[in-house]
Amino acid sequence: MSVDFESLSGDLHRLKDLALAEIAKAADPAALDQLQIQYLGKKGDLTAVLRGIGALPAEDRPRVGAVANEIGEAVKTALSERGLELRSVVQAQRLAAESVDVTLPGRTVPRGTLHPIPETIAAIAEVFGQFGFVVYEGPEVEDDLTNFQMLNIAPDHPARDLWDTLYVDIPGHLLRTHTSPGQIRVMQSTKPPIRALLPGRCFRYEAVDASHGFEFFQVEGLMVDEGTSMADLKGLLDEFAHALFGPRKTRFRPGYYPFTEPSVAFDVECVVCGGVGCPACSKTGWMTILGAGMVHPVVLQYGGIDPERYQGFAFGMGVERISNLRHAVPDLRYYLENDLRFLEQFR
Ligand code: 2U9
Repeated sequence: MSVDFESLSGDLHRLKDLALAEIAKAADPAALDQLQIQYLGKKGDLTAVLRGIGALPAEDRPRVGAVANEIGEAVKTALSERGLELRSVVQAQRLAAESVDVTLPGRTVPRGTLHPIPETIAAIAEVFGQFGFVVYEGPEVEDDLTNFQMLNIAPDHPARDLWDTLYVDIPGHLLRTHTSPGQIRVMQSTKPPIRALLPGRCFRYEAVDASHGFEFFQVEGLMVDEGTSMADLKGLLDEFAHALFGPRKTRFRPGYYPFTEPSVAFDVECVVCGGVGCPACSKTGWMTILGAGMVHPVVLQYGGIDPERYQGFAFGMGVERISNLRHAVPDLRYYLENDLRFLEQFR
């Protein structure tokens, strides 16, 4: 086929159109590099077309060379312009992906909080701690001697019955129904004066409902000294009630427990209505927060303490009850369900 100026410059212009079209479509800098090699490289298409220049008449060669240079420049320009475009797209993408808005607030580290039961026990212990009460622990599996008999609870007392007490498969052993046996142990191992606080988990064979659970928490207090009196008890409990529920009237009402004589119920003016009377206090204006009394002499003797020389008082409260009053919790089952929707309210 004869090679003449027309056909060669036609090839060159077709090559230019193809090259510009492909450069415009190049998706990324790597594709552009390939096109640069493909069109302008030593073995590129432009070089291939120019191989035919040797077969041209001498007078045509400079014209074709000029066309070739012009096309080569056009392809180079297209490559560098497209290269700039693509690089600016890549840079814009990186700026979007890697940009940090330094004006944003810091990420807060979620802070945990105490469960309301140990938090209430800590609040109770903090008050009595200021009066010299020391916190003790006692075993949750107790023998029935320490849990009942040493607390002057008669063998036929209903509290011992199967429908009240959870016995374990160790003969004569049970899950403690109160933390009182721990107080017996304190008396047996400590000489008066004693000021002991005994918080802990207790168990009862009880149908579970909004106000009863088979396991619940108690805090008991015991003070034994020479000349300890009901007046000491009332003064101490007033301080406790005011510390937890603010200034308000309190009162003793006669009660009965086998392990204390005399026994009292300790009431505070209703934390909801302040004493006027409302559904929360059954319109009485009063709320009972704990029971107390002078430790029965039989119990002191079981503790190895001479009731002729020493007297003591004791009190006991249900922690869920105190927590319900502090946080208006309507159902004590919430405390054991580990539902974060409940627990996260106590931040
Ligand atoms: C010893 C001697 C006496 C502890 C006491 C109460 C009164 C009392 C209840 C409150 C609500 C138990 O959790 S509850 O159901 N307790 O009313 N507890 S006096 O008396 C003791 C304790 C230990 C050695």
